[in-house]
Parts: sequence; C-alpha cells; structure tokens
Amino acid sequence: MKKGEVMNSYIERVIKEVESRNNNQPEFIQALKEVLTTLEPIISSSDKYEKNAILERMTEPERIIMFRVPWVDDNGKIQINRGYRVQFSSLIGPYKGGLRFHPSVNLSVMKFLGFEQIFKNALTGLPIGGAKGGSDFDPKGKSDNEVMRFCQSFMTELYRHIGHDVDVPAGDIGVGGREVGYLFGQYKRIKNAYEGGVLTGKAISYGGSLARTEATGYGLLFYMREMLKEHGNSMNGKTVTISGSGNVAIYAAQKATAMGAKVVAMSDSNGCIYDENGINLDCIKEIKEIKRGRIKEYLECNPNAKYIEKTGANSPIWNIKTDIALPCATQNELTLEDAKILVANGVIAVGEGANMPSTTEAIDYFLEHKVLFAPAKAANAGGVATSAIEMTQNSIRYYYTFEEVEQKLDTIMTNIFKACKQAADEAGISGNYVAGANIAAFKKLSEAMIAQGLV
Ligand code: NDP
Ligand code: 2IT
Repeated sequence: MKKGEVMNSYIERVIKEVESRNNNQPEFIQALKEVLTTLEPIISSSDKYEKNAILERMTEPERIIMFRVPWVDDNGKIQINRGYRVQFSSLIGPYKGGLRFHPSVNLSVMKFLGFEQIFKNALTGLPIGGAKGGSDFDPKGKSDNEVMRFCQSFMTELYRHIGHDVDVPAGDIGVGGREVGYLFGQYKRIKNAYEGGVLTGKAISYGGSLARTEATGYGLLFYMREMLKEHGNSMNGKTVTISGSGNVAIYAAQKATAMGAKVVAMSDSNGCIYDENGINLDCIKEIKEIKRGRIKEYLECNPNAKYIEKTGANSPIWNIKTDIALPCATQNELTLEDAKILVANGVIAVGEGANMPSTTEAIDYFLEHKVLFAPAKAANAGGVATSAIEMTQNSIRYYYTFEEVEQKLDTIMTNIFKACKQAADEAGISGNYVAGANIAAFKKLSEAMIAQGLV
C-alpha cells in the first residue's frame, strides 16, 4: 500500500476524530497521520487494537501543562511568555523529552514533538516515556542574564510537574548547556535536594554525560552507516549537505567527516554557506557555540566560500547538488519542491536529524524514487538515548568514559536500524524504514498499553 492511502476503517475513523478535535493543530495532525497511515499491516492483523482503543489513547496526551512565564528584561521592562509541558505518555518510563525555546512554539508544535517522542523513545529500547515542552521565548539577542531570569521563572512553575522518576526534560532548539544549567540551578534551589537525574544535557561538572552533546548528530551518522551498508554503500567519499548549524548539525557534520564524507554546505534560518573543499567545522563551532553569531560570518574564515541568502520560503541549501542530505534544523524545512530538486541532482540518501523536517509529500516522493530515507524518530533517537544513559549514570552515581558512552550509542543506533528493517521486511515493504520505525515502536507500545489495563 502506498503511504497516505488509508485502507483500514479503524485507522480512518481515529484520524477523522483526532482531526475534528484538534483542527487548529496542523503539525500535530501531520505527525499523527504520518504514523497512523503506516500502521495498516499491524492494525489489520488483530481486532485487539480497536477493542482496547489503542489508537485513541495513543493520540491523546496524558496531561498538558500550560503556564505564564513572567520575567524582567535588561531594561527593567516586564515580559510575559507562555510555557508548555506536554506529558504525552508514561507507558514505558518517566515522561522524557526536550524543551524548545523558539518564537514559533505553540500547542500544535509541542504536541507533534511529544507524539513523535513516544515512538522514538520506544525505539531506543530504554525505559523512557514521551514528552515535550518549551516556550515561545526567543533566546536570540538576549543577554546571559535575561536568559537566566527567564529560565528561573520557567522552572519556578515547571518544577512541581517534573522529577527524576516523573518527567525528565532536556534540550532542543534554543535550549543547550547554558539553559539546562540555569534550569537545574533553580530546580535544586526550590527542592533543596540534589536530584541529578531530573534534567539531562547537564554539563560534565555537575552530572552530565560525556558524549551527550555529540549524541544526536553522531547517532544520525551511525544510523546512516547501517542503512547505507544494508544497501551496499557507505559514507566514504560522499558529498553531504546539512541544514542547520546548531547542536545536531554540527556533530552530524563532525561524524560524517570522520566517516570519510565531505560536508560542503550548512545553514541557519537566514541562509546557507557552500564551501566546495569541505566546511571547516572549527569555524562553525566558534561562530555558533561561542559567539552565537550568524552563519554568514563563515566568510570571514574562508572568503572563497559562498553565502546564499534565503529569500523565499524554501531553504537554498536543497538546491546544492549532493549525495546525502541531512535536514537538521526544524520541522517542514524540506518540501516536495526541494525533494524534486534533490532527486533530480542525484541524491542517494536522506537522513532526518531534525524532528519532522520533511513534509509528508517530500517523504513520499523520496520513497517513490527509491531514495534511502532515514526517518527522524529512528535516526535522531541517539540524543534521547544518551539522555537515558545520563540518567543511568546519575542513578548509579558513576561516570562512563566518552568511549563507553559512544559505544553504547553506536549499539543502540545499530539496533534501531535492525528493528526498522525487520518490521519493514515482515510487513512486506522492505526498504521503507518510515513504516518500519512506526510499526516497530507501535508493537512495543501497544503491548505495554494492553498489559497495563485501561489507564
Ligand atoms: P539548535 O538550537 O542547537 O539549532 C537549531 C538550528 O536550526 C539553528 O541553526 C537554527 O538557525 C536552525 N533553525 C531553527 N529554527 C529554524 C527555522 N524555523 N527555520 C530555519 N532554521 C531554523 O537546535 P538543535 O540542533 O538541538 O535542534 C535541531 C533539530 O533537531 C530540531 O528539530 C530538534 O527538535 C531536533 N533534535 C534535537 C535533539 C537534541 O538532542 N538537541 C535530539 C533530536 C532531535 P537559527 O540560529 O537561524 O535559528
Ligand atoms: O527531540 C529529541 O529527541 C530531543 N530534543 C532530545 C530529548 C532528550 O530528552 O534528550
């Protein structure tokens, strides 16, 4: 069956119900349809799913928290933002997922991310449920003190809803080491207890895990390596373009380079740089991790590189000819139009480092044109998997070495690829890792849901 064609009446009914209930939440509906339309092989195999209302329950968050975040800027002016935590599922472990600070954050975005997180976390094989949170706060251009005051105010409300066995937030867009540090400090102060495992993505000095910073990008490349190997190919010698220049993009670029590929383009929301000899990652890290600057500043590092300003809705990076494309910025950043250009330019494989970066139409186009496609909830699971390893270290009050964590991450990503492949093969759709990932995760989640009764 072609993706998008729903054959099963139960799936069809649930999609309609969820659509009419959440009609102003386009990202959530998109994420949900992408999953449900691929579950036909498993849903049709037994009536237990409908009898137990599995899909109805899986698409309704257990709890949504929304709150006011008041803070004072450096000019003494009062600012009000909105905070969120969508505690989507605690089926297989404490709620777990990142916090995003970006002006585009709204309930639809939070719910789509929380929904995807349930499936992603199930694929890791580790005991973590699914959640997402954040705020429409924009950290861009804010001073460290403003970011600190915002984080303290955000945590002053959030603290009552989280805990190392309850809900464990981490980073995402706009939330990195600096923000996690301020959030942790405020949590500890309010609780008067050192609950190290209440947040992940902490710095090494106070309970973070080595390799958590690198984990999402590295994990994406481990998954790509396995997928390419399965199809008789490898990263070695390939040209790669990577959208974004944040945490995921930078470490994806680093591992791709280590695997013998050449990363020729990266981007931010203003435009992209193209460096035909391979991007100098030390420059990118200096610009993005230290100066918090714009990617255009790369030209100061290499005046021979090209900067292409983003002028329309589409990112100029997808016009660049490449063997491998890795969207690592944000949702719906790769459209059908972009997919057509990439395919016309001979792209071999696409790997999603960001969450839902490709539109549904773009994914369908890639699959129809036999482009190897690594879906986000499998391919970017290395970040949250390493967060779970951070929680483990906090529980046992011990530290693993960088090499130990990286080895565990590699094994987890290899197993995730195997699970996606096996599920796709069993469903008779070999090579469709989108459906494979969804089915493999759904199997585990639905089993747990039935076992735990009607909750
Ligand atoms: P960062 O904040 O470190 O970086 C985000 C990057 O994406 C920046 O280059 C940013 O550019 C760009 N970007 C953000 N929003 C937009 C937009 N609306 N349009 C164009 N570009 C945009 O975030 P991460 O690297 O952590 O996250 C990137 C993606 O990866 C997200 O989808 C996130 O959900 C996902 N992810 C992250 C994980 C993690 O561990 N951090 C784990 C799994 C997935 P600019 O500076 O111009 O805004
Ligand atoms: O989307 C994601 O998986 C993340 N932002 C990481 C979440 C986490 O808890 O580490």
